[in-house]
Amino acid sequence: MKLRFILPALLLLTITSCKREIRPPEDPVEIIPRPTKITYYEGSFDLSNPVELKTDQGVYLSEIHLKSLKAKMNSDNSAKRTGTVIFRLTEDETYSNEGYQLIVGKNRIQIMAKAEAGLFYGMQSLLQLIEKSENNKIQCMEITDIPKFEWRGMHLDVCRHFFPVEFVKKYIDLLAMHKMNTFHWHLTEDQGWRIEIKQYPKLTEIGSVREATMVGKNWDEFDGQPYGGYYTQEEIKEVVAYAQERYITIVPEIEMPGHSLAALAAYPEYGCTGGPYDVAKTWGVFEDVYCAGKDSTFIFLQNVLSEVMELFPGEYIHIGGDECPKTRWEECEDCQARMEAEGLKDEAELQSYFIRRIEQFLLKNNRQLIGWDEILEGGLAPEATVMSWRGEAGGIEAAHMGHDVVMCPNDICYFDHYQGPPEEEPLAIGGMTTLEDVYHYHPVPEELEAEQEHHILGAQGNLWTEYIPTPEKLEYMALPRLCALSEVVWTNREKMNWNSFKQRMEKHYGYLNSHNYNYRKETN
Ligand code: TNX
Repeated sequence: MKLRFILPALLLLTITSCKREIRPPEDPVEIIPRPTKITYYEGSFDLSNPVELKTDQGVYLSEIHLKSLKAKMNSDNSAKRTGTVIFRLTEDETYSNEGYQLIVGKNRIQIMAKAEAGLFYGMQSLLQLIEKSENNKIQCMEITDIPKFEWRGMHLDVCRHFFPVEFVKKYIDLLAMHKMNTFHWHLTEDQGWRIEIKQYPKLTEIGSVREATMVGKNWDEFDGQPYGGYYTQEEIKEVVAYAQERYITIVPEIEMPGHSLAALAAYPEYGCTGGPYDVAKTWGVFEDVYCAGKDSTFIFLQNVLSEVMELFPGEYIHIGGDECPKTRWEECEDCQARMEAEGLKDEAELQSYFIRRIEQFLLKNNRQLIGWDEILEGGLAPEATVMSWRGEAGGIEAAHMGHDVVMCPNDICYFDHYQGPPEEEPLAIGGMTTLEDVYHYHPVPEELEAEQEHHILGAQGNLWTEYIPTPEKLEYMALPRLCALSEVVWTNREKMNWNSFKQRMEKHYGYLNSHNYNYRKETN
């Protein structure tokens, strides 16, 4: 046995062996998402003790992490230290890349993981324990925690309404606090193009501003206020780095072939009719979409995607693919000629051609295409991952075909829906998805055979912002449903329990409060 294995083993013994296991009357640990396994021991760690923060050789912890921990603990260097918090790495495969072990002894807290992400999640748990502690003490315990799904996502539409960089970072913090690892950033839409593309400056000069916005749900009443906003590439880089430090991958979404009016307003030559087009002032689905007949459309999109890939290092690029009416293509000479030349029998197959062609480009650049479940229509691109939003049917079909799937069925995962009776709630798009509905969701449908289950990468919550104009309202719609979703994607099914969750939420509301998040307080 090598020394580096013996030492941690010995340490573990000294931390836990002298303690007697106890079974507290009720689960005192309020961590959300709930950890896989917790064993409690007699005694507690006193948070008023001055502590030393230590890292084993080879452990990297960025300043931001240490800072947040130091701020919550008594880490005054001049004081005589009686406690230690130590971070260490193990080669134990059971922790995979995101799992961790957290041991709280009377004088020593140890976080151990196989990879940095695991250490980060261990620290998130510790921070929750500290912030939710009573009498400045944490019960001695041992937590072993490994996530259930690899895709634990939240989406944000910054097009219908724009959210500044500072808020996007606060949103990323919220994800990190709940051990979510994927941020799906919806950057282009009919109502606004929000990412600077150097080769096509008009995308933001023209495409990021709409003349006015419809008022409430009245399609013929407008506020008369120009509305705009976009992120410069420098800002995007800053957000990507911010997310990386929190072990969050950003999946950028560039919509095509539909939901593309803002781009067409800037570059009408890539539409079937040539325009002119206006950035949309109302919500909904529009008939003007990218022309699938002209090669120049693909060159444009590939140039855009090249800049996007430079900015976002993650594996996945989301290309939308949803809600693309075929009316323009039916009447477009170029589109019809393309169908003829490629032997495509209808416009659904033309959409499939569109997506496949983009997929080839992404694959050449070592990226993976992901799109909404409409990309199944007319035939799925060979290596595409499907995001199932119109219920689970698209996801099931894709998994049967051997494709990977992210679940976000709109009746569960659309956090733009009401979370209580509409007459008691602020204006929302429709539907009603309660906290409990979200909590009871299981992303792996029963229709799948055991050997297909691994195709379900996980699930995500979507925040479309037609009726969400401000950060405060966005937080209100996200919370507490995001907390429930975090258990759906992280916590072992056997450990999931609605009553325990509700009880744990009581303290968690205070935690959200102290981090200045707005939320809907569940009252029943
Ligand atoms: C459908 S989900 C859309 C969005 C809307 C959303 C509103 C999807 C792929 N398309 O464009 O914002 O419904 O809930």
